[in-house]
Amino acid sequence: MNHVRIPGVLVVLAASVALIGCGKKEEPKAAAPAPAPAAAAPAPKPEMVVKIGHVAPLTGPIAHLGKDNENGARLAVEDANAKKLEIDGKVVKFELLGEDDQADPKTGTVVAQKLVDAKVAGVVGHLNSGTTIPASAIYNQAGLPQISPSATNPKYTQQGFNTTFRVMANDIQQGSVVGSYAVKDMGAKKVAIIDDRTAYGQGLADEVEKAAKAGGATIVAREFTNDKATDFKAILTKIKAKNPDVIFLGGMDAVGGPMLKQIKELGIKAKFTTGDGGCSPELIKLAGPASEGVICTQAGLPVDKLPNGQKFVEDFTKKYGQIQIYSPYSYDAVMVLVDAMKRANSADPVKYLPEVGKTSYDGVTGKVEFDEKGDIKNGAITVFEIKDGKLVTLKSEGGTAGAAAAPEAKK
Ligand code: ABU
Repeated sequence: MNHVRIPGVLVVLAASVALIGCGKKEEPKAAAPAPAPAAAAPAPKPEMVVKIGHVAPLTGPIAHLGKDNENGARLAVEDANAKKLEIDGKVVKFELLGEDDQADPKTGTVVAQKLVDAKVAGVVGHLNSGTTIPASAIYNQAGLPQISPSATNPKYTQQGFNTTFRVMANDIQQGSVVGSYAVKDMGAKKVAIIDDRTAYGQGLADEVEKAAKAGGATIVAREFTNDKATDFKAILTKIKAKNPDVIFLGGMDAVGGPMLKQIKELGIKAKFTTGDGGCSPELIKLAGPASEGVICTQAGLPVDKLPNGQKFVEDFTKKYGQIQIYSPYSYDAVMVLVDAMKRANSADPVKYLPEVGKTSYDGVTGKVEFDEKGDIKNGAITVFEIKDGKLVTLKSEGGTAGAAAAPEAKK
């Protein structure tokens, strides 16, 4: 058998080629790029907590109104925080410190001092004129801006304090509208007046008396009760004997509700009218069918006509339920403080207080601007009638639309 011989040199050469073909040629590894030095993360902006005090009765017969006020302020704080506002280079976190004054003047001064000691930057409150007025001296002493969303007694802003503001009309305006409405529109010749002996109830009753007399009516009875009372039969029996055309109550809904029921039980035919403190959904709930035909006023525009209020109404009702009376005003009161801090670029009351007086703010309740005393300019008064268990607007006087409601005003 013939064998092809392969020269040994060729064998060696082939083996070498084979070895070279099988071996993986290791490419020299490129040196891994050094990780880029991490871009220095921007230093987080420093934060600053700004405390805003809020005071209203959160217990007692008008706790529903106090909670309404506090919830309005709380919603404003949440909305302001969502904007991540910067003041003096710091991101501000607003905190609401809520206090309960029980609608009691003495408790009002105690909680006012508590807020001053807690170093709040400003206060929204109180709800009642009877607590707002004595507390205002404490805030004034501390140099703290105070904005009441609901106290309507004119004395609050007549004390010469540069720290007192209110975002709704006062009772000089309200009393004049109620008194003249009773005479001209309700045709009252004989008017009976009841008040609850609070700064609000008595003060408004005095203004209504003046206006009704000026319109030509006779005041046939002037009676009083108190803001915790629930039995009014004695004074209503006296009033019934005077046969008035109209009864006016200077008092809150917690008094008006049971009073209306007792008026019906006693067979009194007079029409019933009351001011803002009684002009609430709660009055209708308390009095039931006895509230039909009641005429009442609020010291502002109706909720469904608030110039920039639609979003507020939606957000508030989703979170807290039905608006009572003043929550849109406490919302605006917080926003007015925040707006003044922004303009002053400071949350120090010494620095931003002067800006509160210069406010020109398009709030949910309309344009907020203050006169030299701290009263709102062009405050509105609205007259309502309770029909089919609802507050139905009859007419509004005054009020300044905000920018969203009147875009032409910006041109
Ligand atoms: N404005 C009526 C209720 C609050 C107050 O003035 O006492």
